[in-house]
Amino acid sequence: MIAPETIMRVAELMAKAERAAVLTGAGVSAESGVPTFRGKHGFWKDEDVMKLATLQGFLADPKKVWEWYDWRRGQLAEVEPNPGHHALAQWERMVTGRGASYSLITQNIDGLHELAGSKTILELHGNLWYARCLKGCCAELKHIPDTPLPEYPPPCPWCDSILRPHVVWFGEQLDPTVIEESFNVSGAADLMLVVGTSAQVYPAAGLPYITSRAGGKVVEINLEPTELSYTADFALHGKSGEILPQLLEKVRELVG
Ligand code: BV8
Ligand code: ZN
Repeated sequence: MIAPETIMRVAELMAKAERAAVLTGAGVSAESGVPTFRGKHGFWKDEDVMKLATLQGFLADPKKVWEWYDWRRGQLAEVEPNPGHHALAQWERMVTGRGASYSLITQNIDGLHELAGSKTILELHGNLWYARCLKGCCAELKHIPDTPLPEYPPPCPWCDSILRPHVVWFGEQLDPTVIEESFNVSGAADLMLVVGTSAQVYPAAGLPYITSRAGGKVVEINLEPTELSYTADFALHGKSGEILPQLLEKVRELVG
């Protein structure tokens, strides 16, 4: 249970933020039934799964990696955004409605923020519902809404190579435009909510520190303490699907 005065103080910051930023991780989708990667319920327990999320792992066995991503797409096919996703989309409408700026930066590849109505989304690690040519024959993204796929690995429709998931694997560079914009947003933010991330994967995990160093406030909303908990201005520990709607209710009271 978060102390009412903490909810009030964070809601006051949200009500007056001029340059609002949000950074989310797998925890924000947990209450939709999407397993997180780390922590007690994390599904990346065994080492070799980490090997799957690398280009080397993919090249070694494209079929196995596609089966693993298709298993995850299958899991996502039935899930819905939860109250936490919706609260973030509502806050975005309130902030932009009063002419202030808002950006949501997500490490998630599940597409649930978009489904919940979030508009300004920076997807740091790509999106599970898209694939691209392994050889890079063109810049096209192929939308792959269906699961399971008819064949593994799916052929590239534009050349004789194969498709790879449009996600960022360990050791791979993030999209330069996306990470540049994320650095700029973080450096300009007067308030950043950091929701549902173990804050272990870089460069994403470095973004809240950019906000703090530039004088912005950082509020962590996470089930468990993380390294960020010690430097955040506020660390609210609990379920984001419960805390975010509580905060939004208080913001609505404040702005009338
Ligand atoms: C890069 C793939 C430049 C898609 C992911 C050595 C060699 C190479 C690189 C490195 C190296 N050492 C370090 C690095 C950098 C590396 C890195 O940071 N490694 C970490 C592990 C140390 N980063 C990279 O490689 C990045 N690229 O740096 O390029 C470069 C290039 C070459 C060499 C050096 C540098 C690429 C990072 C992207 C990796 N791809 N996924 C996929 O299959 O998903 S990362 C993976 O972890 C996920 O994508 C996820 O987005 C990300 C972060 O996880 P979280 O979202 O935080 O989720 P997690 O489960 O960890 O935590 C959930 C939290 O929620 C928990 O705290 C839990 O308590 C909480 N929670 C649970 N339920 C709730 C809740 N909170 C609230 N409410 C709830 N209900
Ligand atoms: Zn191709």
